[in-house]
Amino acid sequence: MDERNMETMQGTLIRGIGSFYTVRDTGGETYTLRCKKKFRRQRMSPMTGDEVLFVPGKGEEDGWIEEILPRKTECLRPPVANVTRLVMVISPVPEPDMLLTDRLISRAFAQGMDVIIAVNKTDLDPDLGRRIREEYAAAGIRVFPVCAVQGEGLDELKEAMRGELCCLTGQSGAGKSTILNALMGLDLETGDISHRIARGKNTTRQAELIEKNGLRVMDTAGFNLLEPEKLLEPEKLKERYPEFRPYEGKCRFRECMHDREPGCAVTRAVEDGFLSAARVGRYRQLLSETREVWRSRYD
Ligand SMILES: Nc1nc2c(ncn2[C@@H]2O[C@H](COP(=O)(O)OP(=O)(O)O)[C@@H](O)[C@H]2O)c(=O)[nH]1
Ligand SMILES: [Mg+2]
Ligand SMILES: [Zn+2]
Repeated sequence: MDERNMETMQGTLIRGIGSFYTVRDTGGETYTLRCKKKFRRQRMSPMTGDEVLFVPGKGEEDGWIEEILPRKTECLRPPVANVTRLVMVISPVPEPDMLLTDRLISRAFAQGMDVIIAVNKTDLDPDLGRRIREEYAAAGIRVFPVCAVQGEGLDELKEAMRGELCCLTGQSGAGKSTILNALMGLDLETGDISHRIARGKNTTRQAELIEKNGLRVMDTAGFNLLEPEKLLEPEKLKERYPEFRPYEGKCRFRECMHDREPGCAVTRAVEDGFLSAARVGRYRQLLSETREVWRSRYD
């Protein structure tokens, strides 16, 4: 027992296939490990991205994961841990679904991640980046216009991703794989959507943590990473909008939801040009959805 503890090492789980896990230590060495059953009894199974304590195997023997260290963040579909920065990728083609974007941003905040936005394909629309930046400036969400195929803006995006475990998300075809290939020198599959749908489900892969070129990125192979929203109290939605914070407590009604109540400080801030009308409009749409789900919660 004592001898074992002395051999205990720490590493990051970069991939898990079946009951075998690949863990990389701080020196970059990788180990194939198995996991003790006791974690399963605690309903805690190792996820890609986990920091773990482990004892490496000797000779033909497998090594073992001994402990999963506390997670900073956690997603279940796909199971990944410790993603701290979400990179929302938007592009002019396919046409951006900004309601979906705000839904994902709201969930990322709820899961304890921070968010930056990459506006790709500046070659197709040089102005989209500026418009998106205007909508998100008050929320403190930084926006990076990039052109993944020509390399424009990629240095700034890379700088913003450094030091965090990042995950790219966004609509299919926005350019997530192209961006990762350009930033990290990878060879992920890119291409038009019809081609990939035609290939069917064979391309489904496990999430994998990639460390390269000074970046750490979770490649979730097309998954969204964010939990489907279960049940959210409508009052809680506004807490996921950092730009509302300066106005909290300044509305006529203490319980103001910043919907269309008279004397709402958020409405005034939109009228005065301090908050984006488009983004606040989408907040109100998400609020009405959230209320709908909340009303029918016992159905
Ligand atoms: N014009 C243009 N096309 C791009 C750019 N970045 C990616 N694409 C193309 O957009 C398509 C989808 O890219 P992909 O990386 O597969 O998107 P993903 O589904 O988000 O991973 C591919 O055909 C890419 O070549 C860009 O900066 N400009
Ligand atoms: Mg892709
Ligand atoms: Zn209000």
